[in-house]
Amino acid sequence: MQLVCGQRRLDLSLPQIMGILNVTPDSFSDGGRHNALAAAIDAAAQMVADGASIIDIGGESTRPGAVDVALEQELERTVPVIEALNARLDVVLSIDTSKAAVMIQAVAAGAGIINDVRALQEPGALAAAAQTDAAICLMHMQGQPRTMQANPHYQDLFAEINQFFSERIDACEAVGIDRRRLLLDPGFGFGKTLEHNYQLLANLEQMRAAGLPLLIGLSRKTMIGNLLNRPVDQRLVGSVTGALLAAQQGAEILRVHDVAATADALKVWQMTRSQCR
Ligand code: 7PM
Repeated sequence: MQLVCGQRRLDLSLPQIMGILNVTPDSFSDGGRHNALAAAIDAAAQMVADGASIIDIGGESTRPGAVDVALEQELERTVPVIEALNARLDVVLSIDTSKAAVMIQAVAAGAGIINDVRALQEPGALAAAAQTDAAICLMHMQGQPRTMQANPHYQDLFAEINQFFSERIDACEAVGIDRRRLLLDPGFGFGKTLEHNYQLLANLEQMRAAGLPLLIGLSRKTMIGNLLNRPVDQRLVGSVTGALLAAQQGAEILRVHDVAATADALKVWQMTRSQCR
């Protein structure tokens, strides 16, 4: 159960923690650009020390209502960080992007995973991913970031998500991407109501039709905040609980902000599980 991520390998027989590193200007904005790079490196190193085996680097805000980030800006934000982390840390680096040019340059700089919330549907993205040796996360989203939360609707939530996965897997294989490089993600909060999100979280095995590893991202999301009536800085317990529930259902990769807390929860779960009789 190894996932090939460029030059590095990931063992998926145990759940792996993907730490979120936002490199949008609002994330490390105090001080100048050099400062921002140093702060990003420190944050990533801390997440690795805390138990992350993957760092997901995002330079484009994919939040609902977000405006598109220009290509040059996204490259400037992400590529230097990937180069710096690749030189300093023994960890798999993931690039959170939908843009073909960012995929190519990020992988050249050392990224081993392409994490695309648009599942390689942007112009050139399929071909770009195909010419790399990175693993690829195909995430489901209904609609577009700006409007997807307006009125999410499904006839059959699981059938539609699995149909989407099947089409994107076929598209990947058609351009020569081996399916063993692929990860699937139901896309919590991306065109889903609170009920949709919890139906998905309760039934992750329903997303196993393709037999591919699952990546789950619910850290600090509205599905936690609205259920608990908590602002974003008070969603730790809800987020860790959700991550643990996903791990218990076999989710291979957990995309989280709070690496240390998630690692603690996983350790308690794994120790308990190892004593099952
Ligand atoms: C504001 C709201 C900022 C939401 C950022 C977000 C996922 C992802 C994101 C996910 C994968 C967040 C999202 N979410 N990639 N990128 N899966 N694969 O909460 O769920 O981080 S952006």
